[in-house]
Amino acid sequence: MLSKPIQDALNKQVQMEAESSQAYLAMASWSEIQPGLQGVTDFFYQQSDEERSHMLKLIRFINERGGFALTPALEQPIVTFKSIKNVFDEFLKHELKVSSSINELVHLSLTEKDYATHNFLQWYVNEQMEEERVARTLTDKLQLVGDDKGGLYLFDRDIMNFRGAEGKKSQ
Ligand code: OFO
Repeated sequence: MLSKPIQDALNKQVQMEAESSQAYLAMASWSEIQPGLQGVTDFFYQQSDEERSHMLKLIRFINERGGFALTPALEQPIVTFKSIKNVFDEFLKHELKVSSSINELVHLSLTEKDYATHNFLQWYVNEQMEEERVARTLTDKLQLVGDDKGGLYLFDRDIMNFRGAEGKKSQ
């Protein structure tokens, strides 16, 4: 059985995963209407789907442990961006925010002595490490590319290679 603080914190995380899914959907849609960013577009559509699967995993866990998972309200995320670099900076910023929220949850699970939740959350800890790695790699690459159109072409063409096995596995 989940304690009230744990249930509330898990539901807050459900909300955060839903917000992540929306944020990346907006990035996919913005990228799709820019010329030549098919790779980036596919990347964010896939990323958005993944975040939804993270949300569902939490919902199922809360309910299986005798709690009640609340379906979150949706707020409109940022929908327009100054540049492709701006998109990836937002992506990294968002992942860092999610990681810190997961860390707080892990901490709470220990103070509440909820070892089942602690165990469940390890998957998210690993997932966030991988997502931060991907987001950092991509923002670094874009920094290198700068205004070089040829570099951007290659970045878009090769972006899926940077997701790594972990990203695909979590779907
Ligand atoms: Fe849910 O994995 Fe990132 O945010």
